Amino acid sequence: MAHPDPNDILFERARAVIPGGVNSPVRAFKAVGGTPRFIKRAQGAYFWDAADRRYIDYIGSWGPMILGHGHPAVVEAVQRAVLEGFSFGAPTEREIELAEAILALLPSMEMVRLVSSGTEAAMSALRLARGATGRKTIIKFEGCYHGHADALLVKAGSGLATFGNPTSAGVPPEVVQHTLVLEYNNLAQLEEAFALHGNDIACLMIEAIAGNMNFVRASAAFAKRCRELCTRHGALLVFDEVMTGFRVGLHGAQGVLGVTPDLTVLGKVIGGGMPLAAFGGPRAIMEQLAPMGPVYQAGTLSGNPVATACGLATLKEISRPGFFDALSARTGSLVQGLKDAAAAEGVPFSADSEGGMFGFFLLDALPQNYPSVMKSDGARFNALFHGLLDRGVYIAPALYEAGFVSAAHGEDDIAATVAAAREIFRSL
Ligand code: HOZ
Repeated sequence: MAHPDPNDILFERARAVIPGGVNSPVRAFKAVGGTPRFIKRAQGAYFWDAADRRYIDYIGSWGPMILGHGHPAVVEAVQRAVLEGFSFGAPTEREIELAEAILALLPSMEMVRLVSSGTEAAMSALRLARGATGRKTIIKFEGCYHGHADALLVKAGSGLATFGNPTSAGVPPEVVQHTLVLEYNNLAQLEEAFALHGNDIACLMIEAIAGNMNFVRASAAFAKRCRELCTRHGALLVFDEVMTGFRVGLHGAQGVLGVTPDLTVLGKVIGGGMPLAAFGGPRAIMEQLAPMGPVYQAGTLSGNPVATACGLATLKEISRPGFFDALSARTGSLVQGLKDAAAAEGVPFSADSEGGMFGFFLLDALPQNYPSVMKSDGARFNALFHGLLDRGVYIAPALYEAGFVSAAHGEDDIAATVAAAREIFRSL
């Protein structure tokens, strides 16, 4: 009799005590089917599951692991910090160092507040925008995800400038009645929303390179117009750079697009794999926060000394000259390899990347918004996902997620991934 897979055993145990067996839904493999892999350890570009199977890791903890797993300088910094103490609930010099390092790389920010998760950072930025402007209405875009704070959990609303309906039970419609949901990259809708509601809009929040509907860029014209309209109407432009910050380039999506937001939301890479996130912007706005101003925001573990050590060490490594050139080239070679493999096997395929972030679609052309992303073939994606998993390549277990390459991924990993994908393309 075959031995049961240790991942199956763990999944059964997990489901008995944790809803769905996971602590974040996208880990559950619900979209693709099958048993989630329970990870035992990781090193460099790889992790190993409960059955000791090795995978080339293209999720990198959903973005943070830009150096790969267990980078020696980061491990050393964390070990040193742990010996000094886990958490004090009082300020530390390391928080200032991390704040200074972030501000040096993102000139749109004059001050920053450290928090523990991207959701917390986005939620706090939203409150700050409302507090600073004295307005209620916010604009978000279909397919952009800004964490799971109530006011931002609004999905579709296709059709012009519709006020959204909540996409989660437990979010009263009243809570999202001021959230205006527009189509990504749709200039006409954007113009009309500001024409109709301009005086009420506190902020426009956007992933300027969206990573939660796979990988979709805002066009340069669209990003620029978001900036112009916010400025003209006294609304704040908020870039959610939780995924893109220090990931698509050293200066984030704002650096890539050359657009300066008022507020920036950060997470993932700035914590290097530890729970750390941030939001920041001009001094006059940030000083609206407690204890200086009337907008309340707080956190017991905010600016945690171990997390800040991890984040600082990570930022130091990625700031080295040539880091992003090498990472972009490696990610580019993955994307090109996959495109070539799909073309050779006659599979409709499009892909894009920036820095160490990439996305691909089983579609002829890159989608520009959520409805076109939705045209992707889910069944074929699932076949590709499981085919890759069986061959030791781990991509996100959902069609709507971006992928991540780290500095630890070598040309041999890319070649193995492309070869595996080509075999699967042949059978699609
Ligand atoms: N941004 C990721 C999801 N699109 C976060 C991962 C998670 O939700 O667990």
